[in-house]
Amino acid sequence: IFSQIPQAPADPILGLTDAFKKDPRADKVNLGVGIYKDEAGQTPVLKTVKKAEAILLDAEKTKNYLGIEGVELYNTAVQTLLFGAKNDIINAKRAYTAQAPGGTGSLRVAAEFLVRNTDSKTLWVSNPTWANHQNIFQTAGLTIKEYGYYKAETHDMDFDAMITDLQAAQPGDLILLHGCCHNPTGIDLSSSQWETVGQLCVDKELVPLFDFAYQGFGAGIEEDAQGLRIVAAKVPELLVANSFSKNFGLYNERIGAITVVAANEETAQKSFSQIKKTIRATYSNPPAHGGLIVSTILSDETLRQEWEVELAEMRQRIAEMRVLFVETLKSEGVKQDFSFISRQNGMFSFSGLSKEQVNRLKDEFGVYIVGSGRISVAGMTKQNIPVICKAIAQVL
Ligand code: PLP
Ligand code: TYF
Repeated sequence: IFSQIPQAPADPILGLTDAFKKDPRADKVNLGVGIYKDEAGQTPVLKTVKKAEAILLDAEKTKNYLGIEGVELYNTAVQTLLFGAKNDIINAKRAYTAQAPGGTGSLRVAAEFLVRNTDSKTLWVSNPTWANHQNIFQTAGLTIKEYGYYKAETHDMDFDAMITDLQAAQPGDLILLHGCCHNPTGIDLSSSQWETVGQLCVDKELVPLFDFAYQGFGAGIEEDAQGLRIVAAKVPELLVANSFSKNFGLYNERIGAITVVAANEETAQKSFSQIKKTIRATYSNPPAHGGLIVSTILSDETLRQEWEVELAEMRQRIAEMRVLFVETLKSEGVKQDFSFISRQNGMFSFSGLSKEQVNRLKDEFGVYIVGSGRISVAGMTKQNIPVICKAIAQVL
C-alpha cells in the first residue's frame, strides 16, 4: 500500500537548512530560516527563561496532564499581551484562550475549528505570505484566495490592491492578517490602514484570523499589538493564533495559543468548547514546559521587566543590522537603492533579488536566502555582513 506513495516536496525554508548543513564551505551563511542570532551568531536561551526554568525545576511536583486548554495563568497572560490590560473584550469575557503547540499548532487548531463548526470555507491570505500558511489551511480543508499586498516596483505596501481584492470576498469569508512584522515582506499596515481593514471586515462580514508570531520584534510589545487591537475593537468575532517561539526564543518548546473572540460571553464559551473538542481529537492537551516558562516570567514583575529588556535587545540588534546592511551594500559599490530595507519590520527583509540571483548567491558564494528573495536579517552579524554584501554586489 505504501509503495505507491510519491515523494513530498521539501519545505522551501527548512529544505534550505538541510542543503546548508551539507555545504562544506567554511564561510557559508544561512539567512534562510527565521531564527534570531546574536552578535556571536548563536541562538542562546534567554536569561529570563533560564531563571524561570530554575524556579520551575525546584517547584515541580508532578508531571500530571494539563487540562485541554493548558496552563490557566498562561492563558490570561496571553490575553493581556494581545489586548492590553483591562481591555473591554477581556472584561466582558468575550475571549477564550487555549495554550497550543507553537504558532503553527494554533493556526491548525483554528483551521480545524472553523472547518468543522462554521460555514466559512474560504480564507484570504496576502500575496505573498508565509509559505506554510497554504499548507496548514489547505490540509484542514479551507479554500485559499489571495489579496494583493506588495508592490515589487516600489518595495512597498500595495494597499489599494488589498482593498480592491477584498471587495470580492463574501460574507463569512476568513481573512488572514499578520499582526506585525509581516512574513516575508517586513511591511505592516499603518494605524489608519488597520482602521480601514477593520471597517471592511465589519461592512462585508469577514472574520479576521490574526497570525501573531512576532510581537515585540517591530516597535515594541504594545505598539505591535495596535493593529490587532484596532480591528478587535470593531469586529464582533475574530481568532488569534500567537507564538512565543521568537519573542521568548522558545522555538523547540512549541508554545503558542489560540484565542477566540465572540460577540458575547455565551457564544465565546460555546465556540471555545468546540476548540477544546478539536484539541482533544488532535493532541489531547498541550506540553507543559513552554506555557509554564512564559507564565512564570509574565506573572513576576522583575522577570517580566528583564524579559522586555532582552526582547528590546533582539529588536534593536536587528534594526542595527538593517542599517549596516544597507550601508555596506553602498560601500561595496551597489548603485541600486536598498534603503527600503531599513524601513521594514521584524526578522525579514524582502530584498527584491530574483530567483536566479538567489541561486547564484547559494551556488557561487555559499549565502543561503529563500527563493522569494527573503533574507533573514536576524541571522546577520557584523562579521558576516561584508561576506553577504560582497556576494550580493557580485550577483547584481
Ligand atoms: N506564523 C508566521 C508568520 C511565522 O513566521 C511563523 C514562524 O516562523 C509561525 C507562524 C509559526 O511559528 P511556530 O514556530 O511557533 O510554529
Ligand atoms: O523562517 C520561517 O519563515 C519559518 C521558520 O517548525 C520555521 O518557516 C521553522 C520551523 C518551524 C516553524 C517555522
